[in-house]
Amino acid sequence: MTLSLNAPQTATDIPPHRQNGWRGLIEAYRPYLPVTDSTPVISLHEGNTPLIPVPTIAAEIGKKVQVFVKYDGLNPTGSFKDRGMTMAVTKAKEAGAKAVICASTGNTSAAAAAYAKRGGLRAFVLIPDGYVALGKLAQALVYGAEVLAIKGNFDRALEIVRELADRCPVTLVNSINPYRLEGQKTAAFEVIDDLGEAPDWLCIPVGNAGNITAYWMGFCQYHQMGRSTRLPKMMGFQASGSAPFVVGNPVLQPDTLATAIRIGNPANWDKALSVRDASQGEFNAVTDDEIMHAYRMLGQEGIFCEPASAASVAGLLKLKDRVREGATIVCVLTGNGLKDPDAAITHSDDSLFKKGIEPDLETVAEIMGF
Ligand code: AN7
Repeated sequence: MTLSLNAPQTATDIPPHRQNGWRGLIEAYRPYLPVTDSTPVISLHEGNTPLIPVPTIAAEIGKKVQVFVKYDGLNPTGSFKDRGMTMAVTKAKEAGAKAVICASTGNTSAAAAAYAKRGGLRAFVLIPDGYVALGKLAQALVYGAEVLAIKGNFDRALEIVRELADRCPVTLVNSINPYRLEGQKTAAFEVIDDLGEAPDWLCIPVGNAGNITAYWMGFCQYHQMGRSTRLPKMMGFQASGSAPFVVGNPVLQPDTLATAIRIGNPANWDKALSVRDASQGEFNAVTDDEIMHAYRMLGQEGIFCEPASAASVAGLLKLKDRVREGATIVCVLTGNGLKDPDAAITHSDDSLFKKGIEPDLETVAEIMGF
């Protein structure tokens, strides 16, 4: 039998949206997305990310529970932003745009750059100088974005791009752009497609609150269509130095080593509060130490995420006493660990890394303990 990409498959047990191979989330979930047959789809075959059980984290809860991570760091540019960006750039292209712009703590800039350039558009990205992880900056540059590092934080960068998009012929692709949320809601579809039901809790890191809003849209849409019988509680987690939804007002000088969520004035403030109330969910804060503890635990499961992503697992561990027996919990891992090699190395276990070793067999064997 010869196999070829996009070869037609006839097996009836393949769900319709996964027949003919995976060609990105717009093709997979076309009936639920704002596209027509003539929409020029810009895709890197994003989505279809794995939902992986994490038994050592489940064991920490101390009850019979199932915990999964939705590993969205396996998207083409290494974060969940690809889900939103395939839709936002597709719609920008359809509308005839020639350029996109965003403010970013890093991941949005990488995704905007990749999808814009693939669609033949210019990409302008404003980033807070000195607070974007190295991998993300490298990506934006390689994809060919025009990068403007400002002497200010993300919140200031967002104010500037909002005004620029009003005045200049550039399409804003931050999560204020409604197509971003349309694309990102497909992650909730995938969770239900994989579990056959909605989880009890969806634990998720929160910055601008675009993703928590998008997941909720996806859960509600699938629920209305009868694909699940219930809705999850949406449990949002912020870094304690950067937790506007926990303190109840914007934070002027947000700080955390999880630079992806170093956001003090979230763009989707009202939507986030509606999601919390409608889902009977909560916002809670986790410290940088708690984040890095969860980050290392995930590493021990073979899963490398970036620090901001580990906030979802840190949050679950913090609230473990409130998890009910028999619960199913999904923690969203929004970005890949390779994005932030500095954080990984700075926070690694020194005893595992021995340097300056003489290059002879005896010495190496002795250090290994043999
Ligand atoms: C890894 O890239 O805001 O609550 O400019 O990169 O939807 O903002 C990134 C956010 C969580 C928070 N995890 O999501 C940006 C940016 C990671 C992230 C979030 C971000 P939202």
